[in-house]
Amino acid sequence: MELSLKSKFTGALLGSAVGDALGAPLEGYGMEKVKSVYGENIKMLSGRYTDDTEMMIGVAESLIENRGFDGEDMAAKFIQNYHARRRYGPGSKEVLRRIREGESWEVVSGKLFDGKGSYGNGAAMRIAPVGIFYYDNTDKLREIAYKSSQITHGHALGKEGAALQAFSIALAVRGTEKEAMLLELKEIVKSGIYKEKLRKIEALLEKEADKKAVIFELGNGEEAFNSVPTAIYSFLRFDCFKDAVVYAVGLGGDTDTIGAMTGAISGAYYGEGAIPEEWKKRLEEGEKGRSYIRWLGEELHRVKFYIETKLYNYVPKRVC
Ligand code: AR6
Ligand code: MG
Repeated sequence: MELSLKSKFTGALLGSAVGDALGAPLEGYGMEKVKSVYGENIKMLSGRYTDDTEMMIGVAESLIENRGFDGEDMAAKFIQNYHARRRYGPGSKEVLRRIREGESWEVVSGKLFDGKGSYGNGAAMRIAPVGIFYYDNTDKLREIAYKSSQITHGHALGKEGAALQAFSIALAVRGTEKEAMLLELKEIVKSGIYKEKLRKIEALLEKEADKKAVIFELGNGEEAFNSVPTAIYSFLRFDCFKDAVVYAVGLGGDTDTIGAMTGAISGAYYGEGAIPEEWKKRLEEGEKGRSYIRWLGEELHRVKFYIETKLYNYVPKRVC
């Protein structure tokens, strides 16, 4: 049975949040420590999500409200939603403070890290709404992935990592076969380090590598180039949502973010129905909890096809 696009949209957002919440209590653990605490059976504990999901919510809200990208508004959404307890990266935290104090959202991120900008994975971890909303237009997808990243991540590798994650989600929504996906990603991605990592993914998949080799070759850190390829690999290696996300989190390191990115691609590929019920039920509820996240996915779907059919441009004539 063909999956509905709506279930892929909601699956990408809920999948990202579930992966984040699953990995959150383990952030910074090494692979061995994850194993010694959980064995092979990683359970969702509190269901609380982190900055990954809080920022993803802001991206979705802004795309929905503006029927597309508006950088100033997206930055404002990040600031409105911000809660320090969600454990933001130091770069993103500083950028949001400076924008709140009046600096321009377009330039401030480029001033961090000695004027080089951040190449952390913070732009990639929140990109799922962009990946689904522009899934059918590669050029537009790249443009909006870069622009939405620029708010916090000025470094080209931070933006390219977000674009690579967005392309993976888009191909998953399209239902591209897994082998073809890797080939397409190699064509689309621009920077050398990501092309190299995609080649490594292919080699690792061929030999069913052990976790140590995967961490050594692809990484499990906070840098976009040491985590986005790891999420793509985790998705490609398994045949279901649960196995992919458990594997990603089990690698240790930046567990919440690698879990979130693997969950986003897997949710977009398999649809919402493939996310274990137990995990969805445990995911926090409340004002911006699981029901709201699902609704954001439904709204993105509605807005997307509303625009596509040009109904949005229809302005009724006044009769008076
Ligand atoms: N030079 C050196 N180190 C860098 C550079 C650079 N140009 N850019 C990034 N780093 P940040 P994020 C390192 O702070 O990407 C949260 O827990 C540096 O060590 O921009 O928003 C999220 O859940 C920096 O602190 O944060 C993510 O898991 C780190 O990369 C994670 O943090 C992260 O960059 C990243 O979030
Ligand atoms: Mg993280």
